[in-house]
Amino acid sequence: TDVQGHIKFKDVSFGYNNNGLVVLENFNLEIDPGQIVAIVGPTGAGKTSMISMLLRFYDPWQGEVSLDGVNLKDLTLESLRSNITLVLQDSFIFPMSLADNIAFANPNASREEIIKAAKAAQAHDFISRLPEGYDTIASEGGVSLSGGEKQRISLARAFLRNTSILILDEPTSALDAQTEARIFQSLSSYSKGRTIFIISHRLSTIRHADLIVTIKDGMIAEKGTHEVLVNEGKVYAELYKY
Ligand code: TTP
Ligand code: MG
Repeated sequence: TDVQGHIKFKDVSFGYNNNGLVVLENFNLEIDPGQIVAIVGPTGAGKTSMISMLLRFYDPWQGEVSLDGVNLKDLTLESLRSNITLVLQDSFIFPMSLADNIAFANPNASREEIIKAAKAAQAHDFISRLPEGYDTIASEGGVSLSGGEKQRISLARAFLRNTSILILDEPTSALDAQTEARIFQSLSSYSKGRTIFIISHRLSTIRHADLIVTIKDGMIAEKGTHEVLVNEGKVYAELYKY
C-alpha cells in the first residue's frame, strides 16, 4: 500500500462513557513514519486506550487522530484496518497447523515466508523441535502451546501480515527477557518504512526504541530517548528504578 505511517493525535480527549472519567486529556503526539515508538506508563494510564483509537475501536470525544494527514474518520474502516496489525497480550491460536496459524491473514504465503516470519518472532526453533514441525496442529486435540509459544506464533503472524503500521500491546509479556530482546532486534530490521508502537512494562526491552513516550494522568508526561528520559529523572526514570 502507499500508506506512509505518519500518525498524529491532535488535542484528543477521550473516555469510555460521556459521564465517566476522562482517560486521555489534551493528548498530543506526532509520530514520523519508520519509527519504533515505545509507550510506557503505569497500569491504567491509558496506553491500550490510546492505541484502540488508532484502529477506531473508539473515537475521541474531542480532537482528532490522523494517518498521513487524513482524519481516521474520513477513511473506511476496511482501508484503515488493512494497514494496521495489532498484537495483544492474549494471543489467539486457531485449531489448525502452526503454518496455517502464522499464515492466517496471508493464506497464499509460501513456506519460506512463513519460516522467515517465525524466525523473526523467535518461534522457528521451538516449532522445528516438534515432531511434526510447522504441520503440528495446535490445540483442540492437538499440541497445546505455552503462553510464550502462543505469543511468538501471534508475532510471526503479525510479521507476515506486513502492514505499514504494527502495534504490539504487551505481546511478549510471557517471554523471558533474552527472547524478548531478540524479538526487539528483529523489530529493528523489520521497521524500515513502517511505524511500530510497542507497549511493554519491561523497560529493558524498549530502551533502544527511537522514541519513548510516557503517559501519566491521561497526558503525555515526557518523550525522548532512553538516555534523555533517564536523565530527566521524572516518570520514566522513576519506573526504570524497579
Ligand atoms: P487502559 O487504557 O487499559 O490502561 P493501560 O493500557 O495503560 O493499563 P495496563 O498497563 O494495565 O494495560 O485503561 C485506562 C483507563 O480506562 C483505566 O482507568 C481503565 C479504563 N478502561 C475502561 O473503562 N474500559 C476499557 O475498555 C478499557 C480498556 C479501559
Ligand atoms: Mg493496556
